[in-house]
Order: sequence, then C-alpha cells, then structure tokens
Amino acid sequence: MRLRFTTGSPFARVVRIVLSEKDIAYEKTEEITTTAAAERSRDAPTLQVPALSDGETSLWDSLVIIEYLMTRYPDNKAPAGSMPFASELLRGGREIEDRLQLATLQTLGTSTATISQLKWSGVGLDNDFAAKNKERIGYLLDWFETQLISTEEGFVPGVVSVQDICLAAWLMFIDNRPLGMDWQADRRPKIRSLVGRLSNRPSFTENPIWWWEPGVIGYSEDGTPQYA
Ligand SMILES: N[C@@H](CCC(=O)N[C@@H](CS)C(=O)NCC(=O)O)C(=O)O
Repeated sequence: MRLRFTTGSPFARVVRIVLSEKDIAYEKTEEITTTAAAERSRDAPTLQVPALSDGETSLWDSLVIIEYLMTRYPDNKAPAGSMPFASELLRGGREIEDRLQLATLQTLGTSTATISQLKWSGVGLDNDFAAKNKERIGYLLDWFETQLISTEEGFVPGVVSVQDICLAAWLMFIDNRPLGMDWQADRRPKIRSLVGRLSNRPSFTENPIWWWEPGVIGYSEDGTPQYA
C-alpha cells in the first residue's frame, strides 16, 4: 500500500490517523509542497492528496479512502486503556445519519481548508467569501455539539468513530494554524472534551500537525518549518 500526501495536508492526516488505528504499514510518497499537475495526475485526476494505491486499486478523496480501509481492513489495533476504534464506517440501520455527519464534516474540512488557502495564496481573509466560510464553521460546530453523545463519548457509543477523528483533527488544524480563528471551546463542552481526549491518542501523536505555507522547504525533527 502506498499513500501520496503532503506533510501539512489535514485531509491526508485524517487518513494517516485511520491507517495508524489499523496498524497498516504503507509506503509514503510524501511531498513538502504541491508538485506539478503531471506528477500528481499519476495518482489522482483531482490533482489532490491524499491518494492511495493498494495493489490494482487506486483511490483518492479522503473519505472514499477511509471507507475502503474500513471495509477491506476491518482489524484495528487496541490502544491500551482507551476506547477502541470503530469497526465500521456506517452503522447498520443508521447509514443515512452517519453519512450526513461525515458529509457535514467534509464541509467543515473544505471550509477550513478554503480559509487556509485564501490566507496563504495571498488573497487574504478580509473578504465576504472568507467571512461566509467562517460563519458556516460556527453553524457546523453548533450542530456537531448536538450530535455528540456526552462529554465522555463522541458521535457513536462506546467507540472512537471516524466522525470523532475528523472533527478533532480539523479543530486541531484550526488551533495550530495562524488563521485568526477561535472555535469557542468554552461554549462547546462536548467538542472540547473530544478534542482533549483524542489529542493524546497514539494515532494522533504519531501523525503530528505540521504547518505549511509558501516558502516552507522542509521541517526540523520537531516539526518546525524551515524556509527557503
Ligand atoms: N475532498 C478531498 C480534498 C483534498 C484536498 O483538498 N487536498 C489538498 C491538500 S490538504 C490538495 O491536494 N490541494 C492541492 C490542490 O487542490 O491542487 C479529500 O477529502 O481528500
């Protein structure tokens, strides 16, 4: 199995966390920055990362890759003393509810990545489009707070779900990027507790969040970006 990703990609980080939960070894085609379209197109016509190759199978889009991993590789490693990772992406009889949560989490990811890209592409955040995306994120988080079971459990009883991983990973991205965004953890106790629980989970610490912006050409061992 081989995964193409950029070091800083938050979409790829979610996939890498799922691979860690499943203890799947994979070859890394790791890039610091976006490579030329012709190179990217060898793995995905979207020219985006993450992209996965597994034998004859080539896949792109983080959620499709995760669905593949959850169905083809059902085994998970059991982290000592903490909640097990979910054994399925969609629960029998609750497929539509689970899909709605996952699709809405993808919208959180797209809105957050859009804000990040507006910033680093030089367009900036002082415009209606950036403001609309920030406003959307507020509404999304209010809805996610209603979807979490309690301050001890996430979206699905008794397990760490893919939804939990997506929500926590995107909020960690917001916290670790100079995007000028505050997701108001105090108003959202269930989400705050989820992010706190997962930030110490081995699959998260094994795949730290590394900052990329134009000019970054590498990282020191602790993840500090190095500039050209
Ligand atoms: N819907 C895609 C989005 C992936 C995405 O936006 N990846 C970014 C990196 S975080 C990318 O490859 N950007 C380069 C580009 O769009 O050309 C997914 O879930 O995988």
